[in-house]
Amino acid sequence: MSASDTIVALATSAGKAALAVVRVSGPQARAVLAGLGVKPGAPRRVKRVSFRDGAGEVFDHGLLLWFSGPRSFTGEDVAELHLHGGRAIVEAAISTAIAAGARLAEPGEFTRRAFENGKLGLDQAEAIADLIDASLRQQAKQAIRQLDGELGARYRGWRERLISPLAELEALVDFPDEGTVGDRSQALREIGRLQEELRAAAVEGSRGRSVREGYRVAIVGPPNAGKSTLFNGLVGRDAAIIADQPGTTRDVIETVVEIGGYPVLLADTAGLRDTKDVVEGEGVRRARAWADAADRRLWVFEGQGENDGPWGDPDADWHAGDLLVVNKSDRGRELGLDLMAKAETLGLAVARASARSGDVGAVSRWLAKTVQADLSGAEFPAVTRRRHLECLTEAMACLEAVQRDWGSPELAAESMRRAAKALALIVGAVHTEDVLDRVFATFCIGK
Ligand SMILES: Nc1nc2c(ncn2[C@@H]2O[C@H](COP(=O)(O)OP(=O)(O)O)[C@@H](O)[C@H]2O)c(=O)[nH]1
Ligand SMILES: [Mg+2]
Repeated sequence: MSASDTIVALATSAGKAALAVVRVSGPQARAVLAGLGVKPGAPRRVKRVSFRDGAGEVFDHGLLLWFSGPRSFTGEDVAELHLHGGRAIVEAAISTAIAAGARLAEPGEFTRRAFENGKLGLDQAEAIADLIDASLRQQAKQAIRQLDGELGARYRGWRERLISPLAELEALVDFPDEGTVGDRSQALREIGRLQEELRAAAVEGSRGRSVREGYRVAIVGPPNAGKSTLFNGLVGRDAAIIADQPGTTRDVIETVVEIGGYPVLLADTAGLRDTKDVVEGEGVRRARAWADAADRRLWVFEGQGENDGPWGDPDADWHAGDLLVVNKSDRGRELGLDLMAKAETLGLAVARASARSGDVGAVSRWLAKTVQADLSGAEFPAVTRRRHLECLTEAMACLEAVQRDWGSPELAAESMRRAAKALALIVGAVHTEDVLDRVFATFCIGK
């Protein structure tokens, strides 16, 4: 793989379609076009052309767009061929381009070139992948804001605030007698403030990941409470098996549902109970693990039923902000006062449902309200993927070391540089090949 290669790929999705766009980028783009029997028009102007194969035979009439480097997406000469979207035509265009000196692009190679030529930050390259992967409106909205640079701006801002305290530290290393204690405590305060901001951003920013990957809601509770019935009711189809027999659901069943334009990953889980059955026992273990890691839990009970016996410990399992669902309200079931009181003390809301008759409105409303409250926010989230959280965590650890080692300027300065580097990694201002490989590996060919 060399940046001096000229690359070609289908930019639209494969298969029969009205139109297909084939993109060519690199120093030989003009020669590749000549091989296709066409000449570039004025940059950024559409030109109507007839494309020819190697034998000089016309295989399609279409449109040609030409971008002269560096004023192009990749920063190189770029041509976009707008063709009719038949397989034979796309195949003819690509093989002719290859015969004329291009090679097939690697996954993400166009965007990677844009990044390497300084057209985009790494955060923006990621945003392009997110924008293409977005299936819901809020995901697309978040991706476009990231593409517009909102994420990068926050990290650059944080990094800049490290520069002057770092300069002071470095001056102390070079001229140990000239530093004053006053300067240093001010710098230390600034670092403390920054540390606080990073911590808040790491917590608050996790909603960015939920928007991208799904907000996790687990349906949990004792066997036979109607968890699977509720799950199906919320999902709107029979995704999970329902039965009178306790212990029917053994694995975690996950489905993404859309709530207010946000993706919610809803999970139906095995009923929590002690069991000798090995498979069911594993199901219970998975249910607990999923529930613990979820953003919210719906605790389903059928109210004073025989299965509301010992299944777990509310004090340990329930989290403030969870929902207690009293199901089978058609049978006039009510929950024991002790559990109701517990819910109130621990900060759980309560909703009644009759999942079997499809009456899950109160649960749906609670979900809609909760998802909206947790995922919408005026400020752009600082974390939209795990990579960002890793960098943020590294920066926080370094700043902690700075504060600890403040007495020894050399050590502190080193940690400061590492903190600045961790923040710079987000936008790719510094980067390593394996970070780039990891980011671009998720792209598909043609991006
Ligand atoms: N009367 C009544 N029965 C229900 C309701 N929801 C579920 N059931 C029944 O309770 C039994 C267990 O339901 P299921 O969803 O498999 O419970 P799970 O073990 O918690 O997943 C089934 O026979 C359901 O039809 C409800 O709202 N009212
Ligand atoms: Mg079930």
